[in-house]
Amino acid sequence: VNGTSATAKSEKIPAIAHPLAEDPAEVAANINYHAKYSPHFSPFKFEPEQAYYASAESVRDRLVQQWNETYLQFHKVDPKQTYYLSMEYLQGRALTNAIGNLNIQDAYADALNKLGHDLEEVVEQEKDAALGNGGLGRLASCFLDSMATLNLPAWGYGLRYRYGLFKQLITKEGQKEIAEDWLEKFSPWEVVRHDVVFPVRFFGRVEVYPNGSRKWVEGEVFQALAYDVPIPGYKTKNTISLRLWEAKASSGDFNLFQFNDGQYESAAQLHSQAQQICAVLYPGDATESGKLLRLKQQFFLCSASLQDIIQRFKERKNGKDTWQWSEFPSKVAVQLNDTHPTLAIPELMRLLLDDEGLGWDEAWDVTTRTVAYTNHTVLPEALEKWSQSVMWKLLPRHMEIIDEIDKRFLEMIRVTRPDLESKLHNMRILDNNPQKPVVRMANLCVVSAHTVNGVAQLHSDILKAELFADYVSVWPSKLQNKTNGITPRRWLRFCNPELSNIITKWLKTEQWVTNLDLLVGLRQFADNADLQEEWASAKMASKQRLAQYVLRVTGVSIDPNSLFDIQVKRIHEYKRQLMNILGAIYRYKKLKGMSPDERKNTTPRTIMIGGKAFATYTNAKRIVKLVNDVGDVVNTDPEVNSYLKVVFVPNYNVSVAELLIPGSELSQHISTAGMEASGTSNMKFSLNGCLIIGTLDGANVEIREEIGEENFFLFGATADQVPKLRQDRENGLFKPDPRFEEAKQFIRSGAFGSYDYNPLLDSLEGNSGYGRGDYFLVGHDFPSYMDAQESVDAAYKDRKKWLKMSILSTAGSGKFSSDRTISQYAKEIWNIEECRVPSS
Ligand code: F55
Repeated sequence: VNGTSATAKSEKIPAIAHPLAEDPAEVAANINYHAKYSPHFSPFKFEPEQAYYASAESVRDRLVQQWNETYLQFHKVDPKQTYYLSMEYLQGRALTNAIGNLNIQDAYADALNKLGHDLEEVVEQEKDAALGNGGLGRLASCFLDSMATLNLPAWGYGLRYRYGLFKQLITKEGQKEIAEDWLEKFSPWEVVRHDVVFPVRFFGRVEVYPNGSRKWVEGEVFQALAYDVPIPGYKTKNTISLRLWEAKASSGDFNLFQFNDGQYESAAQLHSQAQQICAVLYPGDATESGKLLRLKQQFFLCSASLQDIIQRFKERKNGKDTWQWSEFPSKVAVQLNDTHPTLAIPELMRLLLDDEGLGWDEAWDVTTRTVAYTNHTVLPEALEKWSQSVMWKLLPRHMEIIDEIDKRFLEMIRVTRPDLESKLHNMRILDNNPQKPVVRMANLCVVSAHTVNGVAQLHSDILKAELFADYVSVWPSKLQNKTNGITPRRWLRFCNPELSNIITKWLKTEQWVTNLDLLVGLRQFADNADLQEEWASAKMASKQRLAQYVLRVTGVSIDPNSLFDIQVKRIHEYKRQLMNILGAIYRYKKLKGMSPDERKNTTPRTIMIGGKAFATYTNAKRIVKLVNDVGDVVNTDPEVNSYLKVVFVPNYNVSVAELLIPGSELSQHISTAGMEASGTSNMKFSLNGCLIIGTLDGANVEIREEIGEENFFLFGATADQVPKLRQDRENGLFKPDPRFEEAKQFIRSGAFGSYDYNPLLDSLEGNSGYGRGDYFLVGHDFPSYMDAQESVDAAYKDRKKWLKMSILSTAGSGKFSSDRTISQYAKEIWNIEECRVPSS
């Protein structure tokens, strides 16, 4: 598509008229109504906080109406539906997104003005819903936005954690974790469904009947209660649900006798046990700690969701007397977001076998045609393995079923593929190593799902060639790629209105918001001086906003005329924030050695790093501390601090990302090649005209392909070189670059304080006690990283060239819309079609 034809076509398409009230006076009246009649606060107070709750409730009224229409439509048409099962959703704030998707932001801004408030200030009252750890959780939220916008019949299922991801405080000691009670007051976005309740059992035993049928009995039974969060699509009436389960004790479980006897705690014992189930989000971003509670959470999600799905299937008989189980897979697609909801597989089998009375073959056929699995990591420590003995205790019937799936898989391979005998111990589901017998959840998924996908082309290729290689010859077409994407609504249209308006002006259409490929139309203007100046001023406005924020939360004043260089993501050794800070240290040292005149010729930089470290991940926490220590020295050094600032941005979350990304000019995606499955913030930065310095890892590869290699600062080893480089390193064949040695030595010298960084630095040495010196190849990639950084400095000096590259980054980012990703899932995995609510 070239820009001109896209423009001509779109001019004929009228803007979608919204049927609901958009008159600011009416909106204001509605907000007032909620302030008055849903009084969560004293009626005499109408500060920004009250204005937020009243506005949110007035928006929710509209969403509820659209919601009802959507479900009526789905019920009437009875299409095949997708159910997205995820232990995590990183929703962020909802108000800006809801009024943006409903296209009523102007009316709300005006209405709030009439009431003496400012929309921007009001939306900031909302706490982020952070029911996720990082990329995987945010991906689930972007997917929901796209499913609603594409009018797909789909649901998200998750857990209603009381405490989401912790809040990060930075102290003199480094990172401190604070529990984040996002429901402290209440969430205006959830609707409790008192009529949607399902029992979920733990422990107990399997009863066998004379006819051979089996039933899971006794143990503890809790109730799963549904809370629905509306997910509005963009400029469509379709509004779908994120259904979050909360655990409750059954009402009969309150022991009134004990209570009256003064034994208050034991009287309510089951109630407090129920509360524990959804109390906290599992804080794992890579490691699996084998907590029984985590397994309970996973099963709770799977069991409640599948009972709900089956009930809905049974309700929709479409005029017939009864349902046909063989038709289940043509009405239901279940997508597992990583292995965390794997128990959906044996739970569906159990429900079909024991409750519905199907035979094994029929139940297996239904299950395997229903379930698909997405893999998000190849890191061995992040692949879930559950102790068999724990599983036998908690889920005895499911273990029987898993055992049977494993047996039948072995049998099938032995009969059809005797050549694979030697691979079977790796391929089978049960790892019966007597030291520690475990269930390998990824293997259970691959054996049971009809489709398995990776999240970027390189990642999917690695899955096929390595992690799941043995299965490829058994099921050659089971493995697919679905390159991740991000929603252009939240990640450009709403978070960067300045740039969005410029794009709309030059493309002469706003259709890019739902057809992101139209951004290629900007390419023809990349050299245009007028566009470049508008582009630069939008970027400057975002940089100024960001600078104010940084000053407010860190006390550090940063110069909007310096190059804003950002790395924000979970802190992990494979993501190599350590390489970034070593680079900053080398830059600092070099600046120190320069004369004032020489310094004037350098490119001033502000390096911002943000992200949370897993609470027990020692090296990650040391990296956070190091960044802060370096910042303290550099930022207060009057000789150099107008040429370099180093800022740790605390408590990185979705809302902070919405501020940082528009104000970024360079972002770092510098993982060891082959280790980052995809990355999704790389797509957000690129979409916002931010250039990338990065390795050939995950989706970087595809971003570079799309925007052009001349617009990407590439460095580092490739994934296929990594194993040999590690081998060489072990064999003492690595010769470190002097810049690398100098940077490390500077830290060891105490230049950044007295904290003992030796254990962290030792992880970069071949002789480190970990037996895998510099596993992440920081030393190997450092020289090419520093060279790439020099090309960045040079490119930034050429303002026109930089602006052109920035425009081309945005222009080439169309592929990374989650609308594209979700359309591919819908067509190539789920086999579902749109089901649009007619506009009245
Ligand atoms: C959460 C819990 C456990 Cl037990 C393990 C991992 C995680 C987690 O947060 N993973 C995660 O975020 N993975 C990321 O998924 C993104 C979306 O596909 C990828 O872009 C990213 O590369 C990957 O690391």
